[in-house]
Amino acid sequence: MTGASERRTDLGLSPAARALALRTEIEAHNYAYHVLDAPTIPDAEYDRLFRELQALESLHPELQTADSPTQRVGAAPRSDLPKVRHAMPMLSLSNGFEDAEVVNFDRRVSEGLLATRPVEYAVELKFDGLALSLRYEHGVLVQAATRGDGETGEEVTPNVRTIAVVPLRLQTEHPPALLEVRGEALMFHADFAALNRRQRERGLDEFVNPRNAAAGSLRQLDPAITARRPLRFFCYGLGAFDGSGSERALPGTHAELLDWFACLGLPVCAERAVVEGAQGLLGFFKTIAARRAELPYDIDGVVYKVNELAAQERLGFVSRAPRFALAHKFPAEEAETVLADIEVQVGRTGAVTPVARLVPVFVGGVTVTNASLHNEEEIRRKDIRIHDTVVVRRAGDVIPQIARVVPGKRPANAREFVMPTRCPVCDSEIVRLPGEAIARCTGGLFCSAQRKQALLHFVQRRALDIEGLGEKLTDQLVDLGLVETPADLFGLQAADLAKLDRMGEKSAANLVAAIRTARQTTLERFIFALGIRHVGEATAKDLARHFGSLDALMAASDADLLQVNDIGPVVAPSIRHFFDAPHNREVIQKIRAAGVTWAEGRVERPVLLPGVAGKTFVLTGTLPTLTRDEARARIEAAGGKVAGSVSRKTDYVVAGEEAGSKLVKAQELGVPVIDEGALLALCPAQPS
Ligand code: JCF
Repeated sequence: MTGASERRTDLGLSPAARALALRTEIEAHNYAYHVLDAPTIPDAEYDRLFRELQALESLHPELQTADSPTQRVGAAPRSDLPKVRHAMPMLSLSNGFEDAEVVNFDRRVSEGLLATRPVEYAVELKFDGLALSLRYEHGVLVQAATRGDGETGEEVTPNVRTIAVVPLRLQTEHPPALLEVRGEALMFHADFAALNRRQRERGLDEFVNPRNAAAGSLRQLDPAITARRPLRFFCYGLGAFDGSGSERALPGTHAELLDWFACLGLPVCAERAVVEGAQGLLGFFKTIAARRAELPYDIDGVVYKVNELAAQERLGFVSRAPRFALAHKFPAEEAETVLADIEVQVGRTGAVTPVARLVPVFVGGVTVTNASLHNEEEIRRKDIRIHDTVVVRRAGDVIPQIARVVPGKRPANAREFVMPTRCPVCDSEIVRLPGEAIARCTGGLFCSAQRKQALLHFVQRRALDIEGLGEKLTDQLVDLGLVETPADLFGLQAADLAKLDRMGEKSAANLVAAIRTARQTTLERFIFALGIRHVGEATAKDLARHFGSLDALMAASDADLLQVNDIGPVVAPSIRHFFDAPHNREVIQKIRAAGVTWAEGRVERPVLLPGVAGKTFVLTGTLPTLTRDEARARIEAAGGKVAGSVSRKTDYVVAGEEAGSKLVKAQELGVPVIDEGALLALCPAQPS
């Protein structure tokens, strides 16, 4: 059992707990990938987690939080490149795979525009590269940034200045005061092959695919490295614009806009057209699909945009994607490989999930070596056996999965997967309760896999928030016996830590300092950190407010617990069970003895105000006087809830300045939008 396989959290949690677990895990991978530049899981596995979270959030919109990784357009910025806030957000595109989705898109557009004739579209390629925004002020390239999370990207100006096809000055006597051009940086196949040849000759790592090579080349701190990489760029859109100074107005259509870019010396791909209606769109898709292999660069589909810019504006946006555009993606790539083995992973609550170990296969632009099999039932349903030849499917941003087995290639030694009866990590019994899909290791904190997960949970940002304690360290601390329970963290000395892999004296001292600092926490964080099954952040907060002290909570009966907001017959016994275990009481006692403290005190029940109590609010934009926390406190004090995203269940959206997609969504769903004044009227300050 490797660290990687223990990392998976469990699938048998409540949806809320599962969503939280997924968010936490995805953020950790984001950090590893984008900040540390050291991915911890294959892209494919990451995509699977991401999709699972998306599916969960769409099934339970109330679980969606504003800070969920699904709410990001792209990736988190890497911390060592300077950050820039985009003058206009860089959006993503809605996408579709099926002809029917294209027909529906055209129908929605037609209806939205009240069109009486087929709608005209500008159609182009969907380049598989890295999105960039180039800022030209008075015709001079002053800034280049990656998309980042769509709001804030990384500044890569010196790097982009090395891309030969990107003009440093626009070719015009009368440049606009401001022109932000959006496009895709990419690497052509031939250049990619030559680059990899050079890498090989020098004994350096080769790049997996042109997209990674392009992204890696741009996100360099040293532009001299970028300069040696053969990057290209194609423009496809407009960001912020100020036409003063220019002798010409903005063109009326997208196609003309791109022509104008070309006139300014900006690189625009020639593979584009203007077509009409769904038939025109599908015709373009077919033509390009047939020619895909001959193109000198990778594309993962085509993009359709309503041609008339005024019509684009009228159609507007849905959440974070324009309603006037659609990315029509090529179907998922499939490849055959052999299922070498099925192993199991143990999550924090002991869930044991099977994982397919595959003979590595290159599909959809990455090498896939693992696929999650979710549970035993799924394996039976698909009749997957070890040593089978299987079809693995992966599209650009879709979960890699085992689509099916190839029955004709089943070898004589193919065998069925049997869920082990003992945990591969700790040898405790594995049980699967009747009616549950998930098998569990009964080892609890005796199981080092569960212990590691419990520790990671304890130190995560939303819990005790111990910075610098990642997975690799946790693995070592547990494996070397330095840490058995969270309580042991507080006794760690810099000298112990400095012996660990990848730990210098300085980082050891920093970590010890972070652990010291983390001792001052809040009751709700502490309760959440304990990792009680079914107790996510929201429940931890409810418990903290209701009981006011840890001792009161620990002494609460099932009946007492059932008094708490949202705590029902599943959660109450789970909490009781946790605090009944002598081991848990002992660990808690040690943690407190180590000096972990928080303020105690009940939070008075909210003074329920009609119009607010039981209502769900979403905050967006900057309010004139209240901070977000203050607004939230007011709403909660009056018995209302604050949610992170707008859905049909939202009662009010409170919009301030620079309100974004949430406002759009509210308008779309007909959710009432109020301003700060109205909010203050609904929930005036209460005596505290
Ligand atoms: O080629 C692309 N990857 C591509 C991405 C092309 C486009 O026309 C795009 C895009 C992302 C956003 N247009 C938008 C609005």
